[in-house]
Amino acid sequence: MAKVNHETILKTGRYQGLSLKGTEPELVLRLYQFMLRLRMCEESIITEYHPADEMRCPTHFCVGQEAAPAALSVLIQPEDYLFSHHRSHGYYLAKGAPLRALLAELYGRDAGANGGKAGSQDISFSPSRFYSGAILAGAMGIAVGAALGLQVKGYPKVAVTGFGEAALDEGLFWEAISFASLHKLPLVFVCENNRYSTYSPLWKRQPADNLSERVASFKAKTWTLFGNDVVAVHQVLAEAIGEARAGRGPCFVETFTYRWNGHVGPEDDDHIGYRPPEERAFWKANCPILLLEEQLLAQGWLTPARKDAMLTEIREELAEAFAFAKRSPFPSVTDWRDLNCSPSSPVADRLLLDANAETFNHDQADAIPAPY
Ligand SMILES: Cc1ncc(C[n+]2csc(CCOP(=O)(O)OP(=O)(O)O)c2C)c(N)n1
Ligand SMILES: [Mg+2]
Repeated sequence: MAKVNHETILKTGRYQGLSLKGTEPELVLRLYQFMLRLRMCEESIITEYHPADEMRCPTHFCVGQEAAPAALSVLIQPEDYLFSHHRSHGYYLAKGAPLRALLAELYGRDAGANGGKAGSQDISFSPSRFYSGAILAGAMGIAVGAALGLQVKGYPKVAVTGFGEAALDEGLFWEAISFASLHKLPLVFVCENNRYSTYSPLWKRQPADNLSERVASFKAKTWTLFGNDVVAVHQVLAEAIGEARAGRGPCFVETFTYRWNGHVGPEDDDHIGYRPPEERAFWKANCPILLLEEQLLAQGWLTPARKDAMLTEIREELAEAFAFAKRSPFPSVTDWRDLNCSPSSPVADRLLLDANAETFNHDQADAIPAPY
């Protein structure tokens, strides 16, 4: 395949390139297990979403896009940072954050990762150094700061930021890559190019389909690849993370993939007609789990019995986590100040409390004591 992009990929028919040559069975089975767990987690949330309507937050599903999170799950270390966009569940699980807290968060419960107040697209889990955000490219700006912090402290750690290709419609992306490249920050940009921003294809938003070429002009290392070959995605991300960890500056990896669901929620939005049926069929036929599973079975590294055992284990884990989420109490806080005021940020608290005062000081330059 000469130039990899959505157009050329669609012309290739069924993907034949996934190869297990030179890979370790244990590692590849971990990738497979992760993708299976993520897929089943998303499918269970979809099943539980309607008609129960107990999860009340907007939720963006990543069915079909399991490969990049799977690869990250085996490459990223506990002290690395991971920042995600709104389609967050794969990245959340990739960083080792707990399933129970994810589901409890979606149900708005106190035991949720953020006490039930962030929901799916803004979920974070600090103990795992995982953060997401609904503002396009917003979390990426914070990832730049985290990478700068790691560099200043001299740690051989990396920050990774995962996002959709529409982040490159935003100015913040170009500021982030420029700053990260100039300062050789240990930052890996993972762009899951699924061709669409909500209902708009890339060709209606950008003059050319050459995102990686443009990024390369900022002197960042770039890779573009078919994103449903999890073995290839793992190989490329291992290289990119290795480069960033060794202090050789930021890397940009563009994986071409596809979301099976509508943009948001479990509802199908294909009646709008923004995605050709042949395109959807192509990507379903090239499911990342299926492509790997075929090779694993052919190689004898996976047997139907082992697959059944994995399915049972994941089903049990999901059933337990859903039961936990549903029986957990709702948060009891009713005063907004208890949510926003923290002893660790006294200046912010004072500003918030000032806002209630009759004589609010609008000249906050005076109100804030000089920090140094
Ligand atoms: C700054 C900003 N502008 C617009 C939006 C509305 N919005 C939410 S998701 C989305 C599309 C995102 O597409 P992409 O980044 O490619 O990720 P995908 O949904 O395809 O995974 C848009 C435009 C937003 N959240 N933030
Ligand atoms: Mg997209």
